[in-house]
Amino acid sequence: MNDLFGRGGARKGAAGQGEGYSAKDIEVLEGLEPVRRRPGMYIGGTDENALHHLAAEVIDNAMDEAVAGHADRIEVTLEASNWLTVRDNGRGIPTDPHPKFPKLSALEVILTTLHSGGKFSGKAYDTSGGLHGVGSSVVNALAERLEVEVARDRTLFTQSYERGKPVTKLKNAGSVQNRRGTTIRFKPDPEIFGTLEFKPARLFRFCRSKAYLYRGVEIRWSCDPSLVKDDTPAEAVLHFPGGLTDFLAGAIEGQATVVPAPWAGLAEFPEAAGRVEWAVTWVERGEGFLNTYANTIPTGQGGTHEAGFRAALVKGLRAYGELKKDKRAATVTAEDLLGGLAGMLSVFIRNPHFQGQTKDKLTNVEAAKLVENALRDHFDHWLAGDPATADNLLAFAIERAEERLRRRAEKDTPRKSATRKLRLPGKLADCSRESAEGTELFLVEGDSAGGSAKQARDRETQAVLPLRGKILNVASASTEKLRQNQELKDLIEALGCGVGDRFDIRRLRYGRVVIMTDADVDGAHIAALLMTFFYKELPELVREGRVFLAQPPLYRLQAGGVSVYAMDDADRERVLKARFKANQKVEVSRFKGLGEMPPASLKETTMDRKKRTLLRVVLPPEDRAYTSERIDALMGRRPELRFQFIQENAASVEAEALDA
Ligand code: 0RA
Repeated sequence: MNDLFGRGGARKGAAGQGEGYSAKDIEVLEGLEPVRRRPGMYIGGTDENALHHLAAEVIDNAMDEAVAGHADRIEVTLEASNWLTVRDNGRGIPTDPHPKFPKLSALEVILTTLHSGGKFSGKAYDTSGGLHGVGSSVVNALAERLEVEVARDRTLFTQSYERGKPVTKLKNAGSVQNRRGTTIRFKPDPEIFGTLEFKPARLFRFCRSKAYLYRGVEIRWSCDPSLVKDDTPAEAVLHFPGGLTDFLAGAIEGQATVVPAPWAGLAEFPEAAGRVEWAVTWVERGEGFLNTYANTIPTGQGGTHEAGFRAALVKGLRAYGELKKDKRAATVTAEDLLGGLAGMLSVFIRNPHFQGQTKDKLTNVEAAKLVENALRDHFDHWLAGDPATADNLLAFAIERAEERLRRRAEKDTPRKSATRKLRLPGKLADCSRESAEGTELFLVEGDSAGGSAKQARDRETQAVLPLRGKILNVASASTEKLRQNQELKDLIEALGCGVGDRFDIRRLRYGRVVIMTDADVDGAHIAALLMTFFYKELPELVREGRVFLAQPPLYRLQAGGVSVYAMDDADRERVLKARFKANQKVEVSRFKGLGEMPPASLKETTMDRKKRTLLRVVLPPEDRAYTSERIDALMGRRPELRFQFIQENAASVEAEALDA
């Protein structure tokens, strides 16, 4: 077989190692064991999200091939038995001997070694790190069985794997005409994912968003009709020549906009072999959104492309204002202009790099200027081409700027003086620090837990607000009821940043909010109600990563002067085995609630910055519509949606998680 990868490379790889494998090679090739041992490190867990990462990975690889211009059709097929097939009509994964491991095909190296993809083309395959772009090998490792078919050079090649290991040789399965591309068919391993299965609705939405993001691809979706329990189609051809504009039209349906038609366009950056696409409008009322993507991967935390986008818009609008000799335009900031903006921004660049806790922030420096320059030009033209619309937009932004300045006059005061003016809830035990920076508001369940927390806290930086039992469920209550609810009023007053139209994050009186409820089912329910409140009423705080869950223990284990805490029943058993001798008499106490915990224990386990663990509440980056649907289903007014969720998920609940 011909070596496609450069003959010199093949020899260099083998030089000094003799023929065959060296011990070092084998070490590299045995790379998939860690994936099966600790799947969480590679796909963020073993839950439904993690399972769907496998599908996303395989579809993203096919998308990369399409975005690189080598494929224009992708077929995604879900079978009743949870087998997923992704077929593209691209170049086909190379099947020649791998330059570094000449006894293996490139295909096998890609499927059996971690992070091997990028070593090939140096183009599309090192798209990212962390949760996406983990590589086909991770999918292979976590699949009970995976079958690959490559049609390349008029030949069909096939090979099968089980749990990451090849179970057949790479077979030449005959010649094919008029066919090219890669087909990956796999079934996630129940040893890893239990009885969890792919959700058609989720896969379908994922495919649909990819088709919106890249109009050069047609995605053929099909799934076994027996799997469909909602309005997900069993078959669909997804192709959107209108791209992002089509998506935006659906997303803002029925809302009044400041401009008559979206500002949308596409610009190439030949110097970076990339391009940018956008579709943007402004909504009269309510909150807008800006969904950003790099190479079709969602960038929930924005990044350099978003920075370039903001700069282009603000500078463009200010310049237009200057042209109109409107001095007020100079006061317009990105926040003013982006506040009511609803839009999509999608870039395609070489070697995108992602960073951040959820790997959803683009960090390529060059993207900022590329996007800014490309968009600035278009935006200037768009404004100049329709002065009536441009004037409306300018007036809209100026109004927001003035509103902001008015508020700043009231609020730019340090915390303490703001406190004097503000009415603070009587139950709040505030902290003493003047500024919000580095401070935390603990929301606790009931007065008795509140009392312990007050004693356990650091007075300078930690404030405590006790809430009475179950707060109002904001997902099912009317706005009127919400406004009248005392607990929520107290909470909003303590936070200081207002809600709805009056929301201003700069008035937030604390750096973080920590939900600290008991380690039992009621505590979990209250935490869910509070998270729903923040998601619905103060989404900015969630988006900025300012909302946290405390992790109080449920048990204390003591023997022979040793005192250890355990989070739940399983943890208690682990701790018993790990920290005490088999015959030791261990005194186990179960805290009925935080109020029963001695303040010193509460401090040590849950509140002390040096020792505690906090969980940050984040939105899944890949799919905002999914979050909102899920919250509506679980917390909203329609019990039948909850019932459906319980029916679909009951099988994966472990008995020990139930806590009477
Ligand atoms: C490595 C190198 C080349 C293509 C691919 C991988 C490839 C991977 C996937 C995964 C799904 N579909 C795919 N299609 C292609 C480049 C091969 C060449 O230069 O011909």
